[in-house]
Amino acid sequence: MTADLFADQPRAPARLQLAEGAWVLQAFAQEQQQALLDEIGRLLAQAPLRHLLTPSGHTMSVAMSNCGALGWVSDARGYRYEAIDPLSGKTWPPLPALFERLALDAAAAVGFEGFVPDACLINHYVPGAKLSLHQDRDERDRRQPIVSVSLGLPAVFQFGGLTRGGPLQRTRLESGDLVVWGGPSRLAYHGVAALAEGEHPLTGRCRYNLTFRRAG
Ligand code: MD3
Ligand code: FE
Repeated sequence: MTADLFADQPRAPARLQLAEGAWVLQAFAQEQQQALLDEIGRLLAQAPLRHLLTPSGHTMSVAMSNCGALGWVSDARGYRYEAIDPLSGKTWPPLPALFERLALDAAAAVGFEGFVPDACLINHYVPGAKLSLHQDRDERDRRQPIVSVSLGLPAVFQFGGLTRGGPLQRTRLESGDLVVWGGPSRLAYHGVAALAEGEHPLTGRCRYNLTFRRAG
């Protein structure tokens, strides 16, 4: 028997706490994976994935796009949120109702009531793509949590403390898993290890991650 025989088996929902305010909700979006991917397809037709330039002039290995009132962008001028997609000159596509509902429900499930995101960053990883250790500090109201949704190939998520260079906790995030970060974990250092080679029944050779934020 190979693991592939179980690729479509349902996973048991479970809740893991990584730190104060940081929760992994395993299989929380299990039933919505295909609907979420369908929405992503529609969104990316309007605002295509692109490899952003870091302020130091490096091209990011993760390709990105956004939906919602505000989108996260990076270029030679720095990191920031913008209401206009610099590629199209138009506003980002609106947040699908399904996205808004999922983010609200996941945040409420771990005690962050009334989370209404105004920004959703869509990250696309192919094997080898990674996100170096960083903090998310471009959002105005840091009392609001961040909700992330993993779809497709699994990734190893690295979770550090509030200072760079501390010990890292490694967690495998699979398709349909959500993570909620708030409270004391909101400014924790985190990253994603280089995506391993693989093939996922729903996405093929890639991983998507949605991060929902209250940016403005
Ligand atoms: C921990 N994305 O887009 S989501 C990012 O899988 C980002 O694409 C990763 O980090 C990804 O900024 C990880 C999980 C995440 C998001 C925000 C956090 C973890 C966080 C904020 C504070 C602590
Ligand atoms: Fe981040």
